[in-house]
Order: sequence, then C-alpha cells, then structure tokens
Amino acid sequence: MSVTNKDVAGIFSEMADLTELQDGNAFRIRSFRRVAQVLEDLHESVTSLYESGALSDIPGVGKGTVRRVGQIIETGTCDDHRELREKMPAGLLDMLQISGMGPKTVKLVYERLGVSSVDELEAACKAGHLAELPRMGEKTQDRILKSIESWRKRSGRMPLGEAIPAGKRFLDALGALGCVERCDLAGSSRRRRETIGDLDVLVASREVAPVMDAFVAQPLVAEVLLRGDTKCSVRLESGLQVDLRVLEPESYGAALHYFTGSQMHNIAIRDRGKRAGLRINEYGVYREPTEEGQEPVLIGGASEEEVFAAVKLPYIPPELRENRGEIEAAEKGTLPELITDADLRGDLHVHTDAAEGQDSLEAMVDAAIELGRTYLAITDRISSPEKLAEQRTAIAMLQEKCDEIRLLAGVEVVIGPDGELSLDEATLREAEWVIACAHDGFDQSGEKMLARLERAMKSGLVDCIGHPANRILGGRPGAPIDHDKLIALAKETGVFIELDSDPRRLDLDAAHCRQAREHDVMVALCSDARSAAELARTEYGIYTARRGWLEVANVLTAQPVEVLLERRAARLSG
Ligand code: DGT
Ligand code: CA
Ligand code: CA
Repeated sequence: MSVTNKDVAGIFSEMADLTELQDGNAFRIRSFRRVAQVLEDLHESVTSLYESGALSDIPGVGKGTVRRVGQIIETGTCDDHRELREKMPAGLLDMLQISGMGPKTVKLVYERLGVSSVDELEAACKAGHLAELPRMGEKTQDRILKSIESWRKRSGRMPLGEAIPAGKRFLDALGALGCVERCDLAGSSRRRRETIGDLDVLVASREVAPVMDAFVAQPLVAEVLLRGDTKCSVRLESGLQVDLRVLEPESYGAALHYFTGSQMHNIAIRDRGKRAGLRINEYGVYREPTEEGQEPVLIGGASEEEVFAAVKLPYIPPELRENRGEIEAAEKGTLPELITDADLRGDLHVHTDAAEGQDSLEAMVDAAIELGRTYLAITDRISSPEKLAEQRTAIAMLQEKCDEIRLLAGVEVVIGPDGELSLDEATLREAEWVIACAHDGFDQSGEKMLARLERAMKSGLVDCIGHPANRILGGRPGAPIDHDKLIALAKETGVFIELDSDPRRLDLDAAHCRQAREHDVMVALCSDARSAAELARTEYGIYTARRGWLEVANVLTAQPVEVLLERRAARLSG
C-alpha cells in the first residue's frame, strides 16, 4: 500500500483530536500532535524510512510510533486509531473544523443535544438550541452558523478554472510592486491539477512587509488566517485559501521547486541528490561536507534550472512533476515536447445563437480569428435538417467574405439511449464535421455507455466523440467507461476523441490523454464554447493536455485542417 507522509500525519492528528474529545491523557494528546508535525515536516518518504529501519532515528519518533506507522502503511489505519474511532461518530471530527468549535464545545453539544454531525449542528443552531446551553448565547450561535457556511465553502477542492483567475489577480497585483523581483503560482495550481486544495503564491523580494500588506489588502480577501515572518495565509470570499511565501532571490528557484511539488516528485529528486552527496531543500542545493565539523556548501538554488542541473537532469515542466515516470524520461532524454497554446490551429466544437450558444456566427468567427485559429467548425445541436441547411448557407456566405479562416459547417449530433444518432444519414453526410455526444446516462453502467459510444463510432458518420465520460467536476463523476476499450475503438474506427476544455468538464482527463498518446490516438482539443469569450478556455484544455504528456503530434486541432478533411473523406467513401 502506498501512503503519503500527509496521509500518515493526518491519522496521527485525528488520533490527537479523538483522544482529546474522549478526555484522554494530555500527554498522549500532545505526543500524537508532535508526531503529526514531525511527519509533516519530514524531507523523506515515511514509507522508505520505515522500510529501511531509519524511522526510529528521527527525533520525536519512539517505538510506539514506529509500530503504528507500520500498521498504517500496511492497512491504512492502526489499532489505536480504530479503537478511538469506534467510540465516537466520525461527524464529531468534522465539527472540530468549524471555527469556534473546540473539543469542549463539540463534546458539550454531543452530550447535551445529541448533535453528531455538521448538518445536525446547523439544525440545532437554527432551532435556537445551542443558545440555551451553558456558556453559550445567541451571539455564539450566530457566529457558529456563519462558520458552518464558510466551512462548507472551503471543504472540498475547487476546480482549476475557478482558482486560476483568482491566482492571476494576485500575481498581477504583487508583480506590480517595485520591490518584487519575481512571483509565481506554485503547488497544484502550477502543476495544473484539475482541482485545487489551496493556492500557493511565491514572491522573490528583499522586503517582506510591503508585499504582505499588498497581499492582505486584495479585494478578494475575506479573512487573514495567519501572518508570520515569511508566510501569510488568507481566505477568499469564495472559500479558497491562499498561502503567500516571500523568499530571498538567492533561494527562489529551490523554493519554487519545493513548493511546486508534488511531494512525491520532490522526494524522488531529493533522494537522487542524496545519492550524489547533495542536500536539496527549500533554501537551496548544498554539497554535503566530506569531513566532520565542516558546513554544507551552497552550490545553487536561485533558479529551478539549477536544482535540476545539480541532479544532472534537464528542466522538467511543472505539469509532469507527479513522479509518474518524468524523472526516468528526463534521464533518458525522452521528455515530451509539451503542446502550448500557440500550437493550436483550429477549434472543432463551438456553439452559436442559432441553438444553445449566446453569440452570433459572425461574433464567434471574429473571436476565433482574433485567437489566431485558422479553422473553425460550427457544431450547434440542431435537430431539424432544414434549419441546419439554413445555417450551412449562412456559413458559406460568411466564408465568401473572409479568407483568414476556414469555416466548417459541422453539427453536434446526440447519441440516444441505444446508441442511435439524432439526425439521419443523408443530413450527417452533408455536414463537414460531426461531433457526437451523449448527454444523459452518466449514472449508467460503464458497459452500457460504452456500447452506445461504440455504435455511434461504428456508424461511419461520426468524426469525433465529444466529452466521452460526460462528467461535471464537483458535480457528477461521469460514466465509468473503460477508456482502454474506448481508445482501442477510436484506433479501429478512425474516430477522434475530444478533450473538452470547459473547465467544469476537462473530459478526457489528463490520465486518459496520456493513455490516448500511448496508443497513438489523436485527441481533438476543443473549447465547446457557448460564447465568443469562451473560445479562449482552450487554455484549460492545454493545461490538461500537458499534464497528459501530449505533444503537437497527439492533438488533432494542432494539425492543418487537411488532416481531418482527409480522414472524413476516406470514412464517407469507405
Ligand atoms: P493542494 O493544495 O492540495 O491542491 O496540493 P498542493 O500540491 O498544492 O499541496 P500543498 O499546498 O499542501 O503544498 C504545496 C507543495 O509544497 C506541495 O506540492 C509540495 C510541497 N510540500 C508541502 N508540504 C510538504 C511536505 O510535508 N513534504 C514535502 N516533501 N513537500 C511538501
Ligand atoms: Ca496548494
Ligand atoms: Ca498550501
């Protein structure tokens, strides 16, 4: 079983909380908390330390801790943790996260009111029961209700598409300060994970106070959580937490690498350094002394390139830093040349006000030209052949007047419950590009959904399957289709698969993009725009494609238009 340091630390801190709720021994509570902190700060993987027997050498780690860690690595929990959990409802731990709810108060409402979850706590506040308890009152009750609201906002991860715009506003504001030499996003937002736990912002500056002043004064900030010597944390109106770190320019690269993560990538890089006699941390790269009594010597860390160069590797783009083969690829010189925004040539999934879109055909075309696209397929979901013919004429007339962009009269066809298509064969043959999507059945079995997609793919009339899993981030998980089979079908039928850039979809996801690349199946990276402004959300598709190791050769919309026209011509004649 693979557990991260954070997982193990989390269990120790839960044991501390539970012991406290159960009036346990104060020494034990403190000891669990201390171990959690030690594990959080560890610079090596707790699993490898345990396996090599070196865990007990860490200060603060005793025999009991080693035993518990061993159990956690093996089973995901340990005896003490299990016992503590059995004595109390798990909802009490959630209640502890509500500001104003310390262990004493949680116990009080549990014992006096039988409240054992956040939902019940909310109901008790609304009914006025909390105010009737000793040492409580209306004011406290109101404050707790507010805290519940903000807890709801911040529990759960935020889609990248909501976190990035907030991050950019911080970068713009801080970057404009005279004393700031550099600033960047770090953490999961820089690795472009599809959801974000909290935002990490790094600044290189010799002055801390003015940077923090500007940071906490940002209009999005609702609450300052912490202001320390170099670190400051705030909570935004949206519930998102933002961590700022102000760093010396000399160690900025080492810090940027460290705080970009992922933790598993960092651990692998640090282990590699160790084997070469180097110590790598957030302050820099150091050569370990060869003789007793000498100090480590700083040999780099102003830039991330120096960190990678120290361990004899080329620069690894942040999107790849998940310890999923990127270090091996860097070593062999086989890192992908990741696709960029500038590589996109066309967009093949776009809606206008002729159907579900907001903007006119002309407005969509102008915006696509503005973005540098050289071809654009209009793919409204229109179910009347006559209306589609009208739109085709309008597109042809517009094409007459403009030669900067090749327009394709396409259509989005709906895949029905048994895989049948919502338009007849003659109509689909007249279209220049057909994208087929299922819009229901996300609660269906994976087999059922895949069977529907398969029938559409084998119809010979469809060029591309749109958003295949049909998921909504933070909404619904999408159909559990076997993507190996989907990709094999794409290979067999010559049908492309979409990467829908809608930041609430990002479907294909990054792992499936990488799978498509391994099987040499091209991905159609499209905006699925419903307005002119949304054409630019291919930004998020590009992030996802990069996390999926995609290069220009793997992306259909980074190819000249002939590639898809020829594929379609061959399909219709074959
Ligand atoms: P998130 O916020 O859950 O979306 O994910 P991250 O990756 O942004 O995680 P976060 O904000 O806790 O920390 C940012 C980075 O800092 C993380 O990717 C790696 C580094 N880091 C944080 N804590 C530790 C740690 O205890 N050990 C190591 N090795 N690295 C850490
Ligand atoms: Ca983070
Ligand atoms: Ca953070």
